[in-house]
Amino acid sequence: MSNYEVSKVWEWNEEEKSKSGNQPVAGSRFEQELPVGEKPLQVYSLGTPNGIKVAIMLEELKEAGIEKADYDLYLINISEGDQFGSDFVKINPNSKIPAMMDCSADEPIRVFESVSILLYLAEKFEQFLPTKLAERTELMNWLFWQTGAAPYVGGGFGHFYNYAPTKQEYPIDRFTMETKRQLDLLDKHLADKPYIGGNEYTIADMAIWPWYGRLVQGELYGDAAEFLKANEYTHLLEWADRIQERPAVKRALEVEYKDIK
Ligand SMILES: N[C@@H](CCC(=O)N[C@@H](CS)C(=O)NCC(=O)O)C(=O)O
Repeated sequence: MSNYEVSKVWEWNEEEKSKSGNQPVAGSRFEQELPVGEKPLQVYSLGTPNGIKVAIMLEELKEAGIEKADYDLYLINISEGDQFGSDFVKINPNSKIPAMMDCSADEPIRVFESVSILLYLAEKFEQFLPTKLAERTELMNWLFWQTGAAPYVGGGFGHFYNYAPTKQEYPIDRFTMETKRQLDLLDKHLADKPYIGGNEYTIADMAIWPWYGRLVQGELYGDAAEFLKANEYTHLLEWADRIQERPAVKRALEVEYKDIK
C-alpha cells in the first residue's frame, strides 16, 4: 500500500532540476557547438538499443561497399545532458539520441527518430528495404510495431525492474506481462521464417534486434532474461543469434563514438 495521494494539479518540484535530469519542458538548456566531420553522414548517438539500430545500418551499408554512406559518429552522453545542448536540439527538437545530419545533400537534411533514420538510409541507398508493395507493407507493419512497442519494454519494464529506486510489484507485474506478451508474439512470428520480414534480412531486423534480441540474450536490464524466462522463446533466440553472427552487427556493437568536447 502506498500513502501517495494524487493532488488536483501536478506541480514540478524544481529543486530536482538539473542539467541532465528530466524536466517537463522541451527545448535547449545551454549553448553547445557540436563537431562536424568530413564524412557525408554526421551521426550523434550512443550505444543504447536505439543507437545500436543506426550503428548496425551504417555498418551494413559499409559491408555492402556503399562509400557514400560513410559516417562520423559522435557520443552524446545522455546522463550528462548533451541531448539538451543547442546544436543537438537543432537536429532533434525531441532531445533523444540517435540523430543524424546528411551533409551530402544540397541543403543538409536532419533526421531524427531511429526508425526514421533507418528508413532514410534504406531509401537513399536502396538497401535492406523490399520494393514490392506487399513485402514493403509487411516490413512497415513491424517497423511501426517496434516504435510503439519498445517503450513498454524500456520505459516500462526496464525502468521499473532495473532502474527505479524502489521495486514496486504493480508496475513490474504490469510491464512484465506486456513484455512477455511481446516476446511471445515475436517468438510465434519467427517460428517459420528466418527474418522478421520473411526470407530477407531488412531494417525491421535491425530495429527489433537491439531491443528484443539483446533482451533474450541477457544483454539488457541485469538479470531480466532469467526473470522473463527468455530461454522459453526458442525461435526468437535462434533469430537473435542469427543476427548477432553478422559481421556488421558485431562491428556495430564495438564501434567507436568520438568525443564531442
Ligand atoms: N523513439 C525514439 C526514442 C529515442 C530514445 O528514447 N533515446 C533515449 C536513449 S535510448 C534518449 O536519448 N534518452 C535521453 C533522454 O530521455 O533524455 C527513437 O527511436 O529514436
